[in-house]
Amino acid sequence: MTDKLDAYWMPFTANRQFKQSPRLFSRAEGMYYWTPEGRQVLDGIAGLWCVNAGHQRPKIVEAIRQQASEMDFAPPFNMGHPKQFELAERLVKLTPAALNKVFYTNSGSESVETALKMAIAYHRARGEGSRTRLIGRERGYHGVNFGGISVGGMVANRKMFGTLLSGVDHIRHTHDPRNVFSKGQPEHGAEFADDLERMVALHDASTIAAVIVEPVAGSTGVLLPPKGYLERLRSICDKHGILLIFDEVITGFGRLGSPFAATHFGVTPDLMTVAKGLTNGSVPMGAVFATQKIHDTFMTGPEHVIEFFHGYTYSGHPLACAAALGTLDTYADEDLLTRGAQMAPTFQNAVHSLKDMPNVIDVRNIGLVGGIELAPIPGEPGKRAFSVFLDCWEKGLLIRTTGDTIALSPPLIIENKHIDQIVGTLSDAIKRAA
Ligand code: PXG
Repeated sequence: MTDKLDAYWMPFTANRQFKQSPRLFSRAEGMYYWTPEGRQVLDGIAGLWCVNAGHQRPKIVEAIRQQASEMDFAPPFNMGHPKQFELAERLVKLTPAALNKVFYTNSGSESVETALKMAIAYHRARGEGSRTRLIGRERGYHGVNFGGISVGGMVANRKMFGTLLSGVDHIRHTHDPRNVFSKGQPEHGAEFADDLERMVALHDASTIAAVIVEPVAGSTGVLLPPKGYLERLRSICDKHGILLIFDEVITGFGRLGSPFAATHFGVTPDLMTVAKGLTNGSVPMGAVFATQKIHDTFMTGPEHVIEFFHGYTYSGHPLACAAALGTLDTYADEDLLTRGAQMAPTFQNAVHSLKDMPNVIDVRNIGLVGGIELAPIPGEPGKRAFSVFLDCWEKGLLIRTTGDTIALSPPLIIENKHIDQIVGTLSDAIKRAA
């Protein structure tokens, strides 16, 4: 086996550690993966925050199979195919009413680039071309392309890659020790949104195009918006004519117990990025939702001229659209986009039961997202959580770690017995990592 692992340079992976003791999956169904040796592993993270309906769902598999046998590819520029339009109509029925236009991409990273470009181009199209500045947030994750890492706030993802985009600044993150062991949205920190006023005071609103945030930050270790924070951010954006972009790549499609974080929190952004759960992880696809107003601002000038010089060869790929339609059917059949709300109280109790385990310094949760933060081993950040990850893997549970935070985001079809297994395996592993 090991002699065949050389050529592949793996993404976001400790390659040398992996190749010494590889971890492979070769089959999946429902809540589980299986290794090539036939060992069953419970999926505690929906693949990577994406397989929201669980694995190998028949309607998705069939939709992909059917499309593959009918038409492989259609050019996305100047041509269309019916499923692109059908999918768009269905998607905008799920989003907040104001977000009624959708642009297709192939990943979360591409959705972010698309939204940032839309924001800058929108202001220019409406005659405020000085609004070019983009504001992100410390500890934000918006994918790995240059725009995304520029507005992103995770140092490891930024420091190796030069000077990044110019004209970017960051508001502060929302993590606050006052909120330790909060259940659901924390009490303290709505005022962190006022940091945007500081940006306006420094740069002037006339230079700022947009602010982008994850409504709930996932990759940085599950950071929740304090009560009132998102509402305040929205109202500061409105006051200054700044577009608000929600990056819902993780929170989209039922993760919080509502179709989107925007619907969950009742705060509607001007642009919203999605990916992952859009196709249940089955075929790469992302999308950006925009308001009618933003869309219509582009729809001027001669009718034969392209309005937005942007798009990807695989935007609205037939296989991806088919997979997304099969995914939406599956979500609808089983009310999965709101199922997280039913399971959330049990999940909350379960993850907070880890509070008194050794080295657990915080537990955070919302919907079907859990974050368990461990005290780092002095001088070796990330190592304790990684050892918990390896231990869980050996005991048949897939979790995710970022720094010393363990993230849980199970498929939305999860049942009580799976929650018990996750917490049981995890608590044993945390004890062993002490
Ligand atoms: N935005 C957000 C909020 C994300 O979480 C992306 C953009 C980028 O999506 P793509 O499809 O380009 O990967 C993401 C991706 C983790 C983890 O461990 C999360 C992501 C990716 C890799 C790891 O939490 N989210």
